[in-house]
Amino acid sequence: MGLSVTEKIISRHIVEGQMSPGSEIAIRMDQTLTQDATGTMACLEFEAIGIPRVRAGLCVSYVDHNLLQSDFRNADDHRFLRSIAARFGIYFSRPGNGICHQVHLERFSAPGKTLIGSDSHTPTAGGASMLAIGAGGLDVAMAMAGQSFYLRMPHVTGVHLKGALRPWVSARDVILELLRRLTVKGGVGRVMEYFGPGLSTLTVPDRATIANLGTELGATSSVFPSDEQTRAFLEAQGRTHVWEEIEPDHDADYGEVIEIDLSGLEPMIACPSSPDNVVPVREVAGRPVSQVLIGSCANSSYRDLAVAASVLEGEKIHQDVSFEINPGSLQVLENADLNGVLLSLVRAGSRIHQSGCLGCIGMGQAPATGAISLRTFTRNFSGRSGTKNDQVYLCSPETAAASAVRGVITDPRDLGPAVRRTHLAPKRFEINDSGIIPPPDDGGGIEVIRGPNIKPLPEFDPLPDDLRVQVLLKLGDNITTDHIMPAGSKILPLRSNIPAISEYVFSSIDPEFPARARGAGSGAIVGGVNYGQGSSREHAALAPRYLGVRAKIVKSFARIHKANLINFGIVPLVFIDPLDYEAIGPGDVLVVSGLRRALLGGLDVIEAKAGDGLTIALGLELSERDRFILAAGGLLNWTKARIEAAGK
Ligand code: MIC
Ligand code: SF4
Repeated sequence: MGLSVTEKIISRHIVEGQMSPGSEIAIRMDQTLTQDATGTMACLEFEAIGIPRVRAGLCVSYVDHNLLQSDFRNADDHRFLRSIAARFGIYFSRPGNGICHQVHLERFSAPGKTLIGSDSHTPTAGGASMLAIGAGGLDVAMAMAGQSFYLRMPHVTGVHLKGALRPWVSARDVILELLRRLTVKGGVGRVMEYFGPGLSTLTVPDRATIANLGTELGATSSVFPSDEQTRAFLEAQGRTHVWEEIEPDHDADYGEVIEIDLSGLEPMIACPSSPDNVVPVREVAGRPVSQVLIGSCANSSYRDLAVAASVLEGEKIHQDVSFEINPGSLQVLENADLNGVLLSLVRAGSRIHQSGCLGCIGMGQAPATGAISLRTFTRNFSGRSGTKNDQVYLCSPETAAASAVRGVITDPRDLGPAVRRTHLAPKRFEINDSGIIPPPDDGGGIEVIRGPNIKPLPEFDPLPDDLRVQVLLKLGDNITTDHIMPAGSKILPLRSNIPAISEYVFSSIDPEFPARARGAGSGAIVGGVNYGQGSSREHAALAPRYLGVRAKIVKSFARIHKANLINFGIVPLVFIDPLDYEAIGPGDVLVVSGLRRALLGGLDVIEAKAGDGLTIALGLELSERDRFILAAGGLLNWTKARIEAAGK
C-alpha cells in the first residue's frame, strides 16, 4: 500500500514507534516556533533545561500577541524575548513584523519538514506541505533542546477536492463547510490531508487558510502536497531552493475519505459562538453589522487584503460600520502599499492597524454591547473578543467586505457577477527581512534582561500514591482553554507570572474558583467531551496546578490540553461509564487509592470512591512515558531526574 504525504513526512522523521494509528510515536522536529504569549514561559522552560544553545535546525521567536503596551509588562516581555533569542541562538521576529504563522509561511516554510509551535494554529504551514503541529510551551522547549516530540500516530483522513471555486467563494468557505460537516471535535486524532484535482486551483495562501482552520476541527494537523502551486509561492518569496515535489502515492491508503466538490460550495458563515456553528451566508443575510475585521492568521494574507480592496474600489464603508484591517505581516502591508491595495482600502474609509493578532485574542477591537461583529478570524468563543455576550460571526474576506459596504450581513454574490478590479498577487513579492533578527554565532556573553513581572517557574511535587481531591467545578461539553485560562488585554500581560495569572483561572465562569481551589488544597475538575479545545496555552494547565488542581475527570480530552496536563502533573482521567458523570458534583470528595502504583504498573482503569458507597471507574488513557512524567510531578521534574541519573 502506498503512502500519503503525511506518512511520507513522518517516515522521514520518526525516531521511535510504529506508524500505526493510535500508537505512540516520537518524531524529530526540524523547526520550532514560539510567540510572545506562550513564548516567555517556553523560553524560561528552555533555560531551566540548562543547555547553552538551541539544538533544533531552526528556532524562531515571534512577538505578535501582546502588542498593547499599556504599562511596562508586555514591553519587558518583548525585551526579554529579544535578549534570550540572541543568547540561545533563536531568530527573533520583532513586534509589528507580523503574525507568527503568516511570517513563518512566508519566510521559513519548507516542504517535507516538521515544525512544532507553541500555538494551536501552527498547522498553517501545512499549506506549504510541512507537517506542522501545535503544542504546549514545554513540548516546544524540549524540541528547541533537540528532543523528539511524542504524540499518538494520527489517522490520516483524505479530503478529496474536485471542481473549482466559483466567483465570490474562497478557501475560507471550504473549511467552513468542513466545520459544518464535522464539528469542532470531528478532527480529533487525525491529520486532514487534501488531495485531488481541485487542488491545482488553490494557491498556498488559500491552502494555508484551510490548514490553519483545521485546528478548529480539533485535528492534529492538516497537510497539502508540494506541487507547482507550492513552487510558485516559494518563487514569489525568493526561496525556490527549498522546494521539492511531495505527492501522495497513487495507492495511498486514507482510512476515510471526505469528498468536496469546490464548484458546489457557496459563501458560508460561522454564527456565535463556536467556529462550527456554520450556515450559508444567505440564511443570516440582512442582519445589521457594526464592526467588520479582516485579519488573524486565518485570513490576513496579501490575497485577503486585495480581495477586500477590490470590493471596496469606488465604494465607501457603510456609515454604521467600523471596517478594520490587521495585515498578517509587514510583507503583506508593504506589498499592499506598493500595488495600490492599501490606497483603495484607505480611500473607502478603512481603519488600518499594525500587523499582529490584535482583536483576535482580545488585544483591543472589542465590539460594542449587543452589536454584530463580522470577522475573518479563527475563533468566536463567547467573550473572547473582550465583550460579554458578544455576537461574533466568522466568514471569508469576500463576505466581510461586501457586508462592510452594505452595513448588513451580505452574500457577496449579491454584489454582481465579478469583482470590479482585481489586485493580483505579485509574481515576486518585495522581500524585506529587516523585521527578523538573526542570532549571533555565539550568544554566550549576552545578558538575558528580565523585568519585574517575569517570575521564575513554580516547582511541583511528585504525585502521591493516594489522591484525595475535592470536585471544585463541574462543566459541560467543548470547554475551551479560553474558559479555563482567559486571555484579553488585562490577563495576557501576566503570562510570565504564574502566581498572578492563576487568580484568573475560570474567571469568566466562576470568579470564586481560585480562592476555593486554594482552600481545598487538592482539587479536581469534572468536564464533558472535547475538554480543553482551542488554544495551546499551557497556562490552562500550569495555573490550575499552581492552585492545587491534581486531576481532571472528563468524558474526552482535546489533544494539546491533555498533553499540557501531563506535562504539569495533572492526572487526566476519563469516565469509563459516561453515566458516572451525572453521579458526581461540586463539593464531592473523591479518593483514588494507589494511583501512583496503578500508573507505574500500567493499569488502564482505576476506581475512585466518591462517598455514600459510590465507586466509579476511571480510565487512564496514557502511554508509558506519560505515566512516568505524571508520577514525577511533570515533564521538567522527569527530564531533570533523567539528566541527573545520566550524569551519575
Ligand atoms: C489563540 O488563538 O487562542 C492563541 C492566543 O493564539 C493561542 C495561544 C495562546 O493562548 O497564547 C493558541 O491558539 O494556541
Ligand atoms: Fe493570533 Fe488569533 Fe492566530 Fe491565535 S488565532 S495566533 S490570536 S491571530
